[in-house]
Amino acid sequence: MEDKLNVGLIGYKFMGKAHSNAFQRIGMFFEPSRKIVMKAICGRNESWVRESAQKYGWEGYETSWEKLVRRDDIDMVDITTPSNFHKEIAIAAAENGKHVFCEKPLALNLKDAREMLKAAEKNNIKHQIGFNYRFIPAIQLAKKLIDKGKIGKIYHFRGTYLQDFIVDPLFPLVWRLDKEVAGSGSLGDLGAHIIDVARFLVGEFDRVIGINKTFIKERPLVERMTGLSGKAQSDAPMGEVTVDDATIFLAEFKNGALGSIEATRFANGHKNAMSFEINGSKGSIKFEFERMNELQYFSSEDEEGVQGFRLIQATEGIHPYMQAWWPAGHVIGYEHTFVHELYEFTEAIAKDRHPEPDFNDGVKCSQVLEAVDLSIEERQWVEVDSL
Ligand code: SOE
Repeated sequence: MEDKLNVGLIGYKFMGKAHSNAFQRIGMFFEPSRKIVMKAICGRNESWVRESAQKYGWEGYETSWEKLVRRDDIDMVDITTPSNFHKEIAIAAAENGKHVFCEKPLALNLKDAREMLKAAEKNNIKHQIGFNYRFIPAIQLAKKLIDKGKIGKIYHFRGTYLQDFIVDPLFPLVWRLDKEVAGSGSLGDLGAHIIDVARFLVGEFDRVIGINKTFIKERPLVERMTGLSGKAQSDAPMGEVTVDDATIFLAEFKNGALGSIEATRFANGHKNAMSFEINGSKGSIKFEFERMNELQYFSSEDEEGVQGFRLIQATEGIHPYMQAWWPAGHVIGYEHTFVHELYEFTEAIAKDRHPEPDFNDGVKCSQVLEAVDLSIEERQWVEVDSL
């Protein structure tokens, strides 16, 4: 087996930085089977991508993704661009025999997501999607408890993903608010994470019905895209917001559990509040991302009189991935989720095993996203498998 794994990363902004940091950390904290070599980072603007290559520790850079995916010295392509580029890059990379990691949501729509999965399978490459929240040790612990039957038969999944970065009407019309670039708004960006966590912990969705709203229909245009913060001049020209600001939906899972999911960028005061609660016949589980090292667990089998939610610090070495980090109680954060997911992927390549979550999970998530949108359009329940 080759002892090096040469990586090419496309995108150098928020996710590009998170992934670059992850590639740097893997060799430092884990024992990768193949040495990860940060070969090249790619972006359209030469001076920015050159600066990012130096700052993030890449050997070199490219300004053309078409060139990057054809390079003989690249084994794996990591896509962190806005969603409208995912399909074309992933298919080209797969056709060039590269393993592909792609940020969520997999594509602009279900049809494109299916094409990406097909190309990955046809070319027999490893593929993974960036549902990084699965890699939080507390969420892995929740999965273990559920699989061991600790909360019994699941009755409810209650998930919310709340942000507030676009409440101000002067927040500019960034790419995340443009359907042609992002595919979807709060539902595809935030709801996708909750849908994936629900699929991971509860199971497949059966049917859904939703409601959505775009509260601010026009926003100021800016010359340079901002990230999750920014304010435009009040006299700037305006453009149309073409995605949902908030989506709320009800669901029934195939195992009979009922779900409610809310994704919004208008929950004033909430910065990145992803949380969920699962109630079962023998207990419950509660999680809040902003306290991501903790999991709350209630067991109705505990001794009477002392029952109650217990607060578990998922920071000890017995929890998945924690052995690689710090002594118990020395908490980890958001950036570690990317280290874990990319460690999983690079190990899957090195050991020739199937990584999870893969493009099929991306397709299943897109199926739920599209079913929710259709239910809103038709104002009725939609069976997820009908799509
Ligand atoms: C912005 O809404 C965002 O960065 C998402 O795109 C991420 O997927 C989520 O983890 C945090 O919020």
